[in-house]
Amino acid sequence: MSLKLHHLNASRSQRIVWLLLELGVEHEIVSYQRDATTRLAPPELLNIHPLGKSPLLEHDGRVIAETGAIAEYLMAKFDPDHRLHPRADSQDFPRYLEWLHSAEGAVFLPSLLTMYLGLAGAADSQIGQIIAQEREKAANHIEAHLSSHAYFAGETFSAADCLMGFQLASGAARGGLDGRPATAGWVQKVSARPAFQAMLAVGI
Ligand SMILES: N[C@@H](CCC(=O)N[C@@H](CS)C(=O)NCC(=O)O)C(=O)O
Repeated sequence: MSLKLHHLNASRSQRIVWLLLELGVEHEIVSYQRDATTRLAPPELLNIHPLGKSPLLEHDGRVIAETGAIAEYLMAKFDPDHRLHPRADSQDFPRYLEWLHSAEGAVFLPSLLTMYLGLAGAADSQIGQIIAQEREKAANHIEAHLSSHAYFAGETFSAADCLMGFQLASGAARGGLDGRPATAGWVQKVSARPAFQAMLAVGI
């Protein structure tokens, strides 16, 4: 099979599993497990890409890293009818791109830094407080957007929802969406999608 996802358990790679299932394209999943103590990826992933991180997509013998790049690649190659991404001349296109990349950029970064600060026992430090404010700002931005749009790209489900979903669904599971009804409603809506449910069976 020419399309292969190198997938690490409990990772951002879930976004790409979900996207592949939404696309309905034939693919193979090669599973890797995090080290039980360090939570790092196993060294075998370094044989696929120099950074040894997941997700990694392999297509026709070429490897592509970075969630946003993988999503754009899948859309360009396997979504000719634009079922999961707006056309470049659509009003939704700029917003779609922004959210697609926010999932790994400005919206996700404060959560990642919070996790690292927590591991370092510095969650309550001055920098911890600044990052908490950034996290709050990002969560407010998402809530405001979803209060007036059904999905991240606008009124239609898209790849941007799959990419944003990883962080928001895990936030919801931890009770982190209390007081954010639009975001919680979006999580409930997208979690009911058959591809999301199928992703849970594969991707955790
Ligand atoms: N910016 C990359 C981040 C990839 C990344 O850091 N993946 C994590 C999983 S959530 C990973 O492989 N961590 C294991 C490790 O670093 O050893 C992307 O969007 O794909």
